[in-house]
Amino acid sequence: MATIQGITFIGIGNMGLASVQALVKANTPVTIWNRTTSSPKVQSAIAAGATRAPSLSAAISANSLIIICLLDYPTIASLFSPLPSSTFTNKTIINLTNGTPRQSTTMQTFFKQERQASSYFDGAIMVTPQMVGTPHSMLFISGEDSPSFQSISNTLMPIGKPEYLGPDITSASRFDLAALSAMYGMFAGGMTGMGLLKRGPGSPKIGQTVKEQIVPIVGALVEYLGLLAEAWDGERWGDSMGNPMGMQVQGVRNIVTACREEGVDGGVLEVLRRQMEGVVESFGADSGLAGLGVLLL
Ligand code: FVH
Repeated sequence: MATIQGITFIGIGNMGLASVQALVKANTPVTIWNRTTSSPKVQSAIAAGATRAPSLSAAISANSLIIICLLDYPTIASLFSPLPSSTFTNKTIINLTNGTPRQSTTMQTFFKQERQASSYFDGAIMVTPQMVGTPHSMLFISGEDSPSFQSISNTLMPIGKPEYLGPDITSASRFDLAALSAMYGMFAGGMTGMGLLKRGPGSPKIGQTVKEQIVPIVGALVEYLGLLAEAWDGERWGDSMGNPMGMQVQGVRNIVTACREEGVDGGVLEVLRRQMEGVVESFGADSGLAGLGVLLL
């Protein structure tokens, strides 16, 4: 197994800076490239010990392992497409940019078939910049095969623990978006609920209330997601787990109605109400939340 000496990091935004700082701290020599060379983040990366390459081509030439963490996939395409194919010979690319499963496939084709890179891994960092390099930091990685992944695994470790999801290039993006979808769904419902709290007498401050009375309830319910996934796997649409859909949809109707009465935009929950009523129509009032899965696919 080849030992990786140094790495090149493309994209010194919030994630890039945090990752480079963690890599340098672990004694990895890092060459960086960023569109805006005057960015304070670039200066911080240099101050931490990274070397700034004079051009994108020079940055890629500097090392065989290239990590990309840019805003989105179109940005990657616009930066890398103009470079000649020879730039990527014998290069291993790890792309940590957020994107869709289809974009990951397109990018794999671009780097492996159109540009002859030796390896292309698609990935995602699953923590905020503040958490990069801490024991809580983790990454999803997919593509190539297990021995190839083993050859890059230790290099990624200072950024976060890499979890290899197998050769299907789309997996990292799929897992990333699944986790983000759960997170944003929670935030969307949470903000709607906070709107109702804010409409309370005297437009109250809600920080303390949310931390002490709402967060523990929501936290305790997170594991329910795993039970729903199992019910979906088993196509147990009728399994209400003690919470029949007829009862639950009435609760959601009440939220939507309260939002209307109190002048809060309850549009996010309106969509869920419609879908839940569809489950009641299809499977009856005694069915369970997992029935939503049938309407989703
Ligand atoms: N920040 C977070 O909390 C999340 C955590 C989970 C993972 N996401 C994803 O990570 C990718 C990078 O996110 P970021 O937070 O580092 O983003 P920014 O700080 O905004 O940095 C963006 C970098 O992309 C460069 N860039 C943007 N547009 C262009 C362009 N047209 N040409 C060249 N480079 C471009 C930007 O360069 P500059 O503005 O400094 O010149 C930064 O290097 C992302 O996929 C998240 O979804 C973050």
